[in-house]
Amino acid sequence: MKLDKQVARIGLSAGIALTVASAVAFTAPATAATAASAAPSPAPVATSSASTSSTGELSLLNRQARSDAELREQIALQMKIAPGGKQTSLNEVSYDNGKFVVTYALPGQRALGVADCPSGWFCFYENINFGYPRGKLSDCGGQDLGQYGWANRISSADNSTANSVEYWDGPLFLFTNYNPGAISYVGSAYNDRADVVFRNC
Ligand SMILES: [Ca+2]
Repeated sequence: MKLDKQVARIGLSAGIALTVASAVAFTAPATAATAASAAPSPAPVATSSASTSSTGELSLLNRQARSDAELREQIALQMKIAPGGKQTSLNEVSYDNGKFVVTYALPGQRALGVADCPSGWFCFYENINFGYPRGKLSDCGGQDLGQYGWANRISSADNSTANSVEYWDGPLFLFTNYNPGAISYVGSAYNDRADVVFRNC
């Protein structure tokens, strides 16, 4: 029974991963360029009415906010896709009394290219080269990223704990983030696939 559920979940994940991968393919170059250039939004990836909404939401979450208003929209959307969070600053939402924290890029801030996981935490990023939004955890053992709205999104990772951290796609092992060893891109085979993390401690 659990396996059936897992298989169904992987099937669903694969669909979402494809959608996200397409969106990232469009947005990543624009993000890598200067934030100020603010190229026009790429044409919508999805054409079916059934998926337009979720694709729009994902692309809002994936990119750097262009204004304070857009950042507020991102925070609101984060709270919607993963209820139970508490906004702790302009661009951060915390879950489970601080066990998990998601940080969005401030408008105009250049966040790409720097592995910036704080000591004692392991971090994962929506975009390559440590591009925000960034999620961070510090607990030992396995943790489900879906509960925080972070399944199938991770493209780079950083580890500032004293332990190794494994990334899994359901029952499938993907890769290990050792410390030190920031990963600027998890690779095309593992991009936007992780939905479980496991800190070995
Ligand atoms: Ca991603």
